[in-house]
Amino acid sequence: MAKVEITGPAASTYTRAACMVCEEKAIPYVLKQQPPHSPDVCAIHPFGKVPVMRHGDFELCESKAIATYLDLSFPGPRLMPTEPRQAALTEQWVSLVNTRIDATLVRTYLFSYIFPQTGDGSPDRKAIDAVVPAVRREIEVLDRAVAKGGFLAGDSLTFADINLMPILAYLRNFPEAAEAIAAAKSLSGYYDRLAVRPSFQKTQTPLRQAKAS
Ligand SMILES: N[C@@H](CCC(=O)N[C@@H](CS)C(=O)NCC(=O)O)C(=O)O
Repeated sequence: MAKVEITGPAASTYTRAACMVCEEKAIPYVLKQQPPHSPDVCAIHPFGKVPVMRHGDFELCESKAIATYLDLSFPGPRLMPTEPRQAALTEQWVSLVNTRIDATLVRTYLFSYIFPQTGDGSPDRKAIDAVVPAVRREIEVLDRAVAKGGFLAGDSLTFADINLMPILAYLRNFPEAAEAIAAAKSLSGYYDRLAVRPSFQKTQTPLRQAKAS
């Protein structure tokens, strides 16, 4: 069978999550670094978002759908649990992160530093100051979520954690979020434990690459 192809910039949090799934399950894959809205991406994603995946004649978009396909198609540790409660909690946390937390922490807070609309390229202080209270609240939500079992869903690694880790990795480079994460003891411990996994180490992207992509 053909190798799995993941297409998207390594700097994209969603692309990194798809790559981490391959690494966790030891799936042979290639990463084709193409930006959103490039022809290879638009051929698969109706709205030009990354990542997209090709496996033989099968094409797929949306990171969670890609993760589910890879999890069901390949051996290795289950990242989408089948036990009903852990499965539902995994869904819950992927949904909370993708529909709310990503918007606050990445698209608003982080992007105000790395893609500011300020004309001179300086951080958008007004936007940052406005979103910092929400950043703190959402980091506290995540802190409480991992306090009990050490993971977002139950007591073992799931795709919910893989989906979150690339976001936390970026946030730790920016002062207000770094401070909030440091104060969130359960979340800090969680990050440190998961950051040493080979799947995370092998998919690291320098921040400057994110700025360039
Ligand atoms: N729901 C999508 C979101 C993917 C997404 O937003 N990717 C960003 C890069 S991290 C992107 O393609 N942005 C370009 C755009 O929104 O047009 C998924 O889970 O794959």
